[in-house]
Amino acid sequence: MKKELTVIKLGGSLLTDKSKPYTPRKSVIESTAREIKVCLDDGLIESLVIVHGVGSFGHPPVLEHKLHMGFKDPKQLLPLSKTQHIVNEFRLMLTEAFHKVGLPVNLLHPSSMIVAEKMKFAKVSFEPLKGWLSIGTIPLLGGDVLYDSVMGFSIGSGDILAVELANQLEAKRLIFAMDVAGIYDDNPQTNPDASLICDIDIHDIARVLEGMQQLGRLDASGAMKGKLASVSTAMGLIEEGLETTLLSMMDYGNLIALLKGQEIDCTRIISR
Ligand code: IP8
Repeated sequence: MKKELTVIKLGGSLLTDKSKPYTPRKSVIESTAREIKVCLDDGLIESLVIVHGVGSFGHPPVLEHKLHMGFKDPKQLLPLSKTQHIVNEFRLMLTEAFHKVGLPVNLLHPSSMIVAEKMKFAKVSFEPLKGWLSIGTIPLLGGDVLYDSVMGFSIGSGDILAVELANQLEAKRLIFAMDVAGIYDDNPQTNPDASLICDIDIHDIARVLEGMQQLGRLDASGAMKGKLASVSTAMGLIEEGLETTLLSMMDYGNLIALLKGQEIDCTRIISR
């Protein structure tokens, strides 16, 4: 029988301190790896793909060298290569944390599987990834700089990648693990009275996104809006039953509780 697949996106804001360039959150990385191991050992997750954000390892050099604008000048190529290098160091750091708890992750690079066209995925080949998954390794892959047939190169976000994987691999669950409990009605970092929105109907996401634009509200980190915009591309999947949840993994236990069906603070994206 086909195993039920979970795609989990570990956000860059969870895994790194985004306020300090090149700063991993080592204890959070360790506890996240431990918790995922328990979920697999206890059968709460049958089959798994892990997508990671690059947080303070990727965004600072990308912005510094304007790599998000695409290929403009050969002078960008060395900084591009150095950015890939430092992000790869972060990928290895994550790999080691998963190895320490005994998880056979298989580090893969989206830039070797995807051709983008104006920042959208145009051609995708997940065949090797599917093969690695089928024999029991856990594909680990994250945000990357992609070859772009129009822009030369462009940034491929891990959030979009997670949705694409959930789609192509017919996942049962899509989980976004973050440093906050979900989507709030105001910025929880500046407004202690902000309340968590427990359910968002996928058909209301456009309205929620518009609210973020007009009011600057609901957007805890700037990245949250992009995340929700990525989730909105999963509308068809969510209508068909993809269980989509945003939760915090800053403390150990939330993921286990969610998968056991316990009540936790989180935002579920549902289809009424
Ligand atoms: O952290 C961005 O991926 P994300 C990729 O998932 C780079 O948004 C290289 C900045």
